[in-house]
Amino acid sequence: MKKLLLIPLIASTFAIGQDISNVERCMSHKAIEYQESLTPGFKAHVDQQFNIAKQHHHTKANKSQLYTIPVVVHVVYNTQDQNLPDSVIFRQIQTLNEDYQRLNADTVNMRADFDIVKGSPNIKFQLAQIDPQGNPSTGITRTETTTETFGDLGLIQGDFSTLEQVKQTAEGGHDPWDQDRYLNIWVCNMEIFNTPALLGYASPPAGLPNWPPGSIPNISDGVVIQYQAFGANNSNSLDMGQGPINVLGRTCTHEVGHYLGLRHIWGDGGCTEQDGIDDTPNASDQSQFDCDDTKNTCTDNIQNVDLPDMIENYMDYSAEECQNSFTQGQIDLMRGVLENQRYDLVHDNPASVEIEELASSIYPNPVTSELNVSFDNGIASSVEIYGMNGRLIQSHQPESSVLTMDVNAMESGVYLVHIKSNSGHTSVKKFVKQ
Ligand SMILES: [Ca+2]
Ligand SMILES: [Ca+2]
Ligand SMILES: [Zn+2]
Repeated sequence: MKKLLLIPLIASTFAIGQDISNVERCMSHKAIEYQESLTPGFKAHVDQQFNIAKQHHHTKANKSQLYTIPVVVHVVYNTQDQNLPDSVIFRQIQTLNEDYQRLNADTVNMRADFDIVKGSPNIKFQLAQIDPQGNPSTGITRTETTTETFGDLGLIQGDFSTLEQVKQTAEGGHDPWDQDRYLNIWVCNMEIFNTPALLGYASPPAGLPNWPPGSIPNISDGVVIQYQAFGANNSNSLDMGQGPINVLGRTCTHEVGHYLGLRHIWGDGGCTEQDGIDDTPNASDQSQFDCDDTKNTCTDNIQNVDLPDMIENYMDYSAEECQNSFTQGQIDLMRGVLENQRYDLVHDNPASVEIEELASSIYPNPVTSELNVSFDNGIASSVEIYGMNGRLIQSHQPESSVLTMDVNAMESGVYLVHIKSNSGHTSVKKFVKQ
């Protein structure tokens, strides 16, 4: 595998005797190799899951359905620079939404060669509005850490254990929220010698619940991004040793692509290596932060055309300003993953509710026998009680300004009331059954 050109520069700058040429822009591929070293067979398992997702769209995937993925961003910071403001996080979510719904303005820059393969994934990302306990949330956690950097020389040997500490509260990071229900994104510092050792990595959809007990430790599910590479309005400049890099939020777009099953467009090898996607043109190598539209390094036959290298593709390493597209084959794969390995993320997911401050109240709370919901202005179209496991327990269509529900038969515990307005917005309130 070829490495980024800038890495030897880092090595010479710091005049260290060690080879850090294994460090690169995205380490999702290396993360799979690391997991393979811990649990032999993992790579074959990932390939198997990839093929399951790839076959999916031929049978039942509905291409027009908009999927909504609840997101939690864990900001883990040692300095205030690393404690990115909400505005940067909001902008990153906006970029994900543009890129994954093909609403990004720079699609006009895509060469006409790729009209035959382009498409919209039709995936929406939403900062979670309730946490795993059902409490209202911003979908952002902030953790001050004494860990100056989660990058570590162990990375050079392909050891991710220090990086993975960002996903563990006990190790100076933050524990994930339910990984079946939330896309967890950690933003932190991963520098070695004051230079970002990588910009991000992601776990592949691997169907880990089916793994035999004891096969963990593993790469914990989610995406990790270097803090300067996050958001398109980040006041921190990004420099990996060759001068400032223009940041548009596409590192996260790229890593979420891995999280949803995609591989690098050049297949992490020469022209004989493939990314497993039929309509992405093969390439002999990654682009290196450049936008060289003269390259056609491998001969393809995609719908009777030999396409040039697709520097427009988010799964290349081209500069962020020339990335603007996924192909239909990549889209089908990602949507296949959302219908298989990551099914719970986008189907009946209690974490994806949108909370609206409706003029309603519930009482008494805690409750033993009868729970009332009152409406001050207008009447909800529906009121539903859910268990914390997402199971629907009661459903009502209120006809007056106070709805009384009999909860005598319900077990003691915490429940959620979903109050849906006529406009379709759902507010969520929590109560305790004694
Ligand atoms: Ca391909
Ligand atoms: Ca070609
Ligand atoms: Zn990558």
